[in-house]
Amino acid sequence: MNAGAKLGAYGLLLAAVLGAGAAVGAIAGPIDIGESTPHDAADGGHGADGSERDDVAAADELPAAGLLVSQDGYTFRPEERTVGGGELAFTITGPDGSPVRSYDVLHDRELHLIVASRDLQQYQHVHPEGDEHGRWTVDLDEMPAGAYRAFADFQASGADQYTLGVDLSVPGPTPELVPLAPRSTDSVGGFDVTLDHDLDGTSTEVTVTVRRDGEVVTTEPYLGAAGHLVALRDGDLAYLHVHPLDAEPGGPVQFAVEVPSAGRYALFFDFKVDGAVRTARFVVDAPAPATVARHGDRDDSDH
Ligand SMILES: [Cu+2]
Repeated sequence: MNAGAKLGAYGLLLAAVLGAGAAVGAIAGPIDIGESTPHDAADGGHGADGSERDDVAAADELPAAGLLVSQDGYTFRPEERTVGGGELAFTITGPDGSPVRSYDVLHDRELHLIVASRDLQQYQHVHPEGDEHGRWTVDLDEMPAGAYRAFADFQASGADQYTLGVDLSVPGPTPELVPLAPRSTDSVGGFDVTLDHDLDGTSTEVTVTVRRDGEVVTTEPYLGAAGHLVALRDGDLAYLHVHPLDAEPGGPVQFAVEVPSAGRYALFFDFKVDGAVRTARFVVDAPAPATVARHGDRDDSDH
């Protein structure tokens, strides 16, 4: 599964499936669960996390990730489900029930951990350290009280790539829910970051531009790309598939995003400048992707 082949297959998939698809984000790559089929999703969806996944919808939509705590024998097992910042420890257990200890590197890391609040206002993307027993630990920043979802994006050696998700909670009085409002610009750390997209159902491309004092900034390589994009669906926090696209070096950063359904999506763009990683947050409304017969052709074109 080299990157070129995957992108090629992805392009075919898009052409076949998303003829008039939409353009919204997912991850700059870590989240490429192309192998996930509706069949997998329907069979593996009974996690202990109580997520609101909809089996019927899953069968009709493009694959989304992060809705299952366990898939094809791999299970995301946090040691605590109540967190509040500080250490989070977990294992990924494999089909034999024991912790997975050998991983392939994806986007410079063996495992990517995303933690997002259910209201999509809070977001952390961190890289836990694994020990020889397959136990992962990471220090999380403090988070406001509320409901959260953690996503582990990884590829056990010799297996497919998975993004598994589990619900976590931060105890305490929860702040009032802030409704997600569409926004295509963000300001973070002195940078103005803009998201451009064609959400008319015919494109899957999104473009992110980072500026400082009005000048386009060249981002530094981060996780093997010019930036890293994660897209989560409002409502169930489905984790979309995002692929970095080749773009002019030093210019805006481009991604292809698989939008599985009409709806509102939060996009989180991690970028590195002057050695520091920052995250810009966007919210977009996407139309439904073009409906093309997917059930027959997707399995073939996706591999
Ligand atoms: Cu990562």
